[in-house]
Amino acid sequence: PSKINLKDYQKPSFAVETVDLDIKLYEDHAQVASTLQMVRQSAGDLVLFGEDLALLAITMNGESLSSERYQHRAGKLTIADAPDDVTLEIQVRICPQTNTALEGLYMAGSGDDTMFVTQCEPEGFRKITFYPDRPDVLAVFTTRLEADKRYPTLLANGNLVEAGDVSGTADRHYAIWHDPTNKPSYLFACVIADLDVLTDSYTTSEGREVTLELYAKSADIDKCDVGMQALKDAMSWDEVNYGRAYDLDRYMIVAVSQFNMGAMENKGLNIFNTACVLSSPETTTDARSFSVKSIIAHEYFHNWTGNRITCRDWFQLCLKEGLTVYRDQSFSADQQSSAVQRIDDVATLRAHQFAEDAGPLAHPVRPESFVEINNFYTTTVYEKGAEIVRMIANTLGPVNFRKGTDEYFRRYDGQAVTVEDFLSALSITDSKIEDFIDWYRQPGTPVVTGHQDYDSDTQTLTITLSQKTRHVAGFDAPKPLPIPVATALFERNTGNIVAERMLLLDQQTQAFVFENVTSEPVVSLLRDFSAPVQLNYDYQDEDLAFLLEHETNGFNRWQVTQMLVNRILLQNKGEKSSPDIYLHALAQTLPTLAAEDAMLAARLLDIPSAQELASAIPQDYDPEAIKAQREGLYQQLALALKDEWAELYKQLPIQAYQDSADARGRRALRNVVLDMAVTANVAGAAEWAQRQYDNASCMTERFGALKVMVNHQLAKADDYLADFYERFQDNDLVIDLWFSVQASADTVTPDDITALLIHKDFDWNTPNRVRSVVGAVASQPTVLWTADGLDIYTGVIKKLDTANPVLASRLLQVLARWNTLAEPRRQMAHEQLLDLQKQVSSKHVLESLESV
Ligand code: DPP
Ligand code: ZN
Repeated sequence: PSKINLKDYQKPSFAVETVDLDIKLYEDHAQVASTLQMVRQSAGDLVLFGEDLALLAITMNGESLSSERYQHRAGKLTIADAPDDVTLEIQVRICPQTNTALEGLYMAGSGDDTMFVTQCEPEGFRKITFYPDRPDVLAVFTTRLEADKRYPTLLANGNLVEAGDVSGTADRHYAIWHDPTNKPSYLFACVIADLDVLTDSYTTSEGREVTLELYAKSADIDKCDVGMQALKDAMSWDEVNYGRAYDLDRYMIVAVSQFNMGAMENKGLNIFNTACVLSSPETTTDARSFSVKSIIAHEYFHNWTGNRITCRDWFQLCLKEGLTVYRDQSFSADQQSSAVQRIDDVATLRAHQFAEDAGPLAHPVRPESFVEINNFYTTTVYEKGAEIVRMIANTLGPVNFRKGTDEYFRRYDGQAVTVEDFLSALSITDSKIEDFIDWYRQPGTPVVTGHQDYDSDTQTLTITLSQKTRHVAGFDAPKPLPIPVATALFERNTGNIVAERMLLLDQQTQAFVFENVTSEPVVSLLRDFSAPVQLNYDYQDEDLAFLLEHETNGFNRWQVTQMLVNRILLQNKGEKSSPDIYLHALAQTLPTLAAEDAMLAARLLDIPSAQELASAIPQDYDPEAIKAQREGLYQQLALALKDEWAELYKQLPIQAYQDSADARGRRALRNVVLDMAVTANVAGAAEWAQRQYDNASCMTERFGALKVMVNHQLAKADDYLADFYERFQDNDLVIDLWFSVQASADTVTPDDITALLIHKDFDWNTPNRVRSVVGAVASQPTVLWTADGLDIYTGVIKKLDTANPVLASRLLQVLARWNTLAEPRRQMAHEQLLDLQKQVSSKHVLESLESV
């Protein structure tokens, strides 16, 4: 497979002004007719892309094109010496019914229960028809859909122009949609289905009346209220915070059960994975429901950051994703405690993005080459991309950041642009912002080390910081990056903050001097995780315990607990820390905090996942040892607070369901306390779990209890698993939970996984179901990194390689850590990967394998 390079970018030689699509769906295929009005922009061939299409006819300016007039090879149809004004009419035949890759137009469901939807980002439109399918070609689309009346719901982007029966037939109907906005083909969407709709409306700050519609299967329509409310909240939030209002008369969201991604921001017609839009207290955990809201907001925010201003080419993916993730994180921070939001975002970043950046799949936030762009929808592009925008926003401050984003929208609305364009708009008030470009170009997580010197004679404190980024093969030697380090000095005897400053570390080593410091303070660094770096500061454990007590920001308190845990479990230079200080500090903090901020209290008890701990181990990684150490510390923690759990649990009784930050916090802490109590063998705790399950007011409580029973193999666990299945067997998303709780159980074995994969409800065609088992295996390194575990895992990839290469390649990325394993696992994993390489054929999987 050939590599595409950023440096080879060329403007398209033809623009498309209008596209007329006519999609006729039949029993076993679809016929797509398109008319493209194109105008020459520069010299060169007229190039269309097309994959898995049967070309039936093509005419140019009314004349049929004979096959000598064009070249059709390797997914490209090239017409040399086309005139300057071209009308192309193309007819193709496609087969959505057998499209298991879930790109282009495909069928979801089976038997009598089917629907047809599209997924065109990044390069799915070329599976619908021949087209200059690249994000810098923007056009106005008119779409006619025709299908059997069994599918009453016919949707496409924009406004409904006309609908009716197809004359001469009894059972077919059509609808014509027109989208007045100029858009790239990756934002095209259509839906042919039988769905119910929840309708609402919103009046924008500009006075536009917008109809809001959320489409789902009739059985799910009662789970759409949370999503609808989130949409209205997001619309208003974007007006207040970015001055951006919605621009069409209609905003539609469609829920589909088979979807590779979480959701897709198609213009005016978002398509969502059911898991990311449906929510009800009885069937959806709080965590999931909260993420539904943030994903609804994310896709809505794309309307400005992605759709109206789009990417020049796919190397610029972070331009829309990094910025939009930053926006949805900020939105979510306004819906709950901002400290907890930051904790959750940073935990994700550290667990997944740091791991990616430390391994063979490391790539810059803006990659410079790819074989398959689908492989670059990564946490580096998304989450590290968002961190860069956050650093810029914090450096500028709210007023100048808003000036910068206003300028970005003013200058580039309606255009397809680059990261450089973004930085140039953001830097109108501060030219130093342009220096952040290196963050987009350089892979690897910077490590910041530092120490402090206090001089009591001059009353000065000097903080010396250095940065180092590993040199990733194939890239230039790393340069120092601009790293904002939010810093506060705490007076030791009062616990008060005596100075606060944002230090900008932009050289390899720098000294920062604080004057008039009357006694040696405790320094809190990287507050609110002001930069996506690893921090190694020469702290005493006591300093960290001090900060746990005195830090004013909840995020920083969590951060010090994580530092302490890392010192206890991982420190390899010198002695590991003893857990005493950590355990004592938590015991001091927890009882009061539980009453004040239950959600934060729950988070402070976090011990990083085995996966996250592994990402910090560069070699000789022994999954069993890490698991044992991690569990050992967890147990110590549970025992250290053994006398508290019963009282805490009592203070957190089941109450009538409420969706407030406070109620969610109490439910989260309740589940953590329950697990701790069972771990510590508190008398009666196993019965608490049963009672919590039986009397649950919502899924968070019921599933939390089930999880504890399964993980601790409590006597009744199997009965409760059976009950759970029974109760929810008609709800796919809950059955996903049923699969995942078993597949990710602390005691799971490879045989258990195999049994789940052949269960009658396991379904290879539904990515959510595949992930509910296979994704869970990845969270248990002691199972994954065994001969049997790897057999299962690589078997799954082989099976999905041609059926759904996007999913196969995504699952494969977990195996990138093989290189860090201790022998003999390392050798064993290597052999399995070499073997896999011989048996796969998709360019998606091959590109990933090549790197790992
Ligand atoms: N589903 C992806 C997202 O919204 C693709 N744009 O981030
Ligand atoms: Zn996105």
